[in-house]
Amino acid sequence: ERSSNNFNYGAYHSLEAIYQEMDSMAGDFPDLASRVKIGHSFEGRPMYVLKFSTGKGSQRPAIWLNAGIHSREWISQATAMWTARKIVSDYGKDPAITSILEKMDIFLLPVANPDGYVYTHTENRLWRKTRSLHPRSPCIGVDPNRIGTLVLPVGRGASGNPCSEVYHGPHANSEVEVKSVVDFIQQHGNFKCFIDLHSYSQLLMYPYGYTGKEAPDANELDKVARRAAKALASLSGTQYHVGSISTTVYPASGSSVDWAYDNGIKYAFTFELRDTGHYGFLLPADQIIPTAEETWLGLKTIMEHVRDH
Ligand code: ING
Ligand code: ZN
Repeated sequence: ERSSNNFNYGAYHSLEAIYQEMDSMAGDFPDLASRVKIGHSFEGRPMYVLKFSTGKGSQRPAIWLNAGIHSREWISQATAMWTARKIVSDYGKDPAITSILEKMDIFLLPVANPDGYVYTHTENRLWRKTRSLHPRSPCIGVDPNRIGTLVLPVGRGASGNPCSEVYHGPHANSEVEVKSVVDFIQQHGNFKCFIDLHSYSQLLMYPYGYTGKEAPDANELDKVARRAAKALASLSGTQYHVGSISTTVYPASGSSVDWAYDNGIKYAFTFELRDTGHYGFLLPADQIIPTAEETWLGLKTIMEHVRDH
C-alpha cells in the first residue's frame, strides 16, 4: 500500500511536489486516475496530465481542464490540484461528478507552463511567459496564451515584440508546451469542453478574444456561464463578471480558448480566479481552499451542462 505524502492543498507548492502528488493520487486511485505524460517543456521538464476515467470506453467524450499557462497565477495551479483531489474523493459519493464520469473522461493539466512555474519559485515571482530562447532577441519567453496557434489572425492584444509580456512568438506553434496540448487534443479527437484557469479579476468568459464578433454559440455559452457564476457565488458570495473575452477583459488573439472553440470544442471557457486586485497574483495561501471550493461549483455547473448536451 502507498503511504500518503500529506500534500497540503492549502499551500503553494514546487513543481516537483505537484508532480509527486499527481503520481501519488494516481497510485491511490488506480481505477479512476492516471498520470499521463503529454510532452515536455522548452527546458526539458515533463508535462503531466491527470486523466480521470472510469475506463468504460475508449476516446470517450472528454473535458480538458487547463491551469498554470501563466506561471505567476499561482492560484490557478493550486486550484487545479485541489480539484483533482476533489474528483477522486467525490466520485461515487457526489451524484454530479459521478454521473459526469459515467459518460465522459476528464483530463486535468495543473501546470501548463512548467519552466515558467519553476522560474517564479527561483528567480522572479511575477514571471508570466514561457522560458524559451529566441535567436537575435535579448528577451526570453512567449505568452502561451497569445500564440497565433495556427490560423488565428495575430494582431489585436498580442505583440510581435519579444520583450512584450504578450509576445505571440516567432511562428505558429513555436512553444512546445502549447504544441503538446494541441497535439494531444487533436489526436484524441473527442473533446467537448476546454476550461482554462487564470487569475486574477473574478471573470468567467467565453470566446471570442480575437474579434469583437459574437461566437455562434454565444447565447448558450453566456447562459451556462451565468449559471456557473451564480453557483460559484452561492458558496460565499464571491461575484464574477460574465461575458465574452473581448468585451469583458480586452481584445486578445491567439488564446487557448479561442483555439479550442474554433477547432470544434464548443464549451470553451476561461476563469479569472480571485481576487479583484487587492493581492492580485500574490493571493495568500489561506484563500486557496475557499477559491477552489467555490470554483468547483462553477466547474460542475459547466461540466453537467456538457454532460447533458
Ligand atoms: N488574463 C488573460 C490573458 O491571457 C484572457 C485574459 C483569457 C485573454 C482568455 C484571452 C483569452 O491575458 C490573464 N490574467 O492572463
Ligand atoms: Zn493568465
